[in-house]
Amino acid sequence: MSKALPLIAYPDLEAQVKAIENDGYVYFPGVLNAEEVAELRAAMDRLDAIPASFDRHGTPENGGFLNKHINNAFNRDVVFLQYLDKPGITELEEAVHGDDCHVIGMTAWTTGPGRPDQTLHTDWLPIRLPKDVLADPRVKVPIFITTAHYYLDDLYEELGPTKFVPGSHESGRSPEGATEWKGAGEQSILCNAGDVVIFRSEVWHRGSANRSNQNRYLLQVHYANRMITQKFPPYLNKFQFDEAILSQATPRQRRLLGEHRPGAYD
Ligand SMILES: O=C(O)CCC(=O)C(=O)O
Ligand SMILES: [Fe+2]
Repeated sequence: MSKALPLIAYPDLEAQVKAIENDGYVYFPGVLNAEEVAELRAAMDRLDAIPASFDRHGTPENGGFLNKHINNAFNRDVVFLQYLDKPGITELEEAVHGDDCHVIGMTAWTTGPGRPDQTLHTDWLPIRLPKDVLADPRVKVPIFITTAHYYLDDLYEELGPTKFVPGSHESGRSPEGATEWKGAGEQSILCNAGDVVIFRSEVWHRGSANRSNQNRYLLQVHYANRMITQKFPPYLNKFQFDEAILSQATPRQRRLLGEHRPGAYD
């Protein structure tokens, strides 16, 4: 049985930025109320996979367990637009990735009973470094990519919480089979529906097996520095914004979707 990951709600942006820099993650309790959680779960249930967008929809009959993974959720239902710039979350993202940061992906992901353990991984290791180099206080690797996990269930061990190895973002490497960093092992994110955890891409983490009889609902919003490309499949100009949804986006949401002021390389 894993330990629970410490979840501390920091009161101000400065402390939240420090947390994601130093701990690799930051916790925001109660970002969504019960109605918003229900609305989001219902919207996720309505989505059908678009194979050309690299969506996946395994079912118990076809694949052994429910695994509905829908990309570009912001483009599928107007309900998702607000999750580009939820108050509090976006300020943190802009503070770590810059005022011109953007969303590089948004996935609506439902995983059912039978979902197996993932292996421990980093989502992306921007720079591999010896740990003593990384420990030098003069060395500060920018945070290039973060993911905001909107948990839409009260998590418990059997439902398959995300597990983090705390401190592992300071290892300078991916786990490559290791399960501990500096004596700390995997710890479970046992938060409540409506809570958000943002983590940098270097944290060693994994989704765990769903041993319950319930589906787990998770909305992932991936943010990055503007120079990191957006991942909106299908590629080679085949991704198209839904005009009816885009017409309802605010200027800030449009920027987060890629409507930037011209800069270097534009
Ligand atoms: O399912 C989860 O809780 C985490 C998933 C994950 O880390 C991934 O697919 O990269
Ligand atoms: Fe991951």
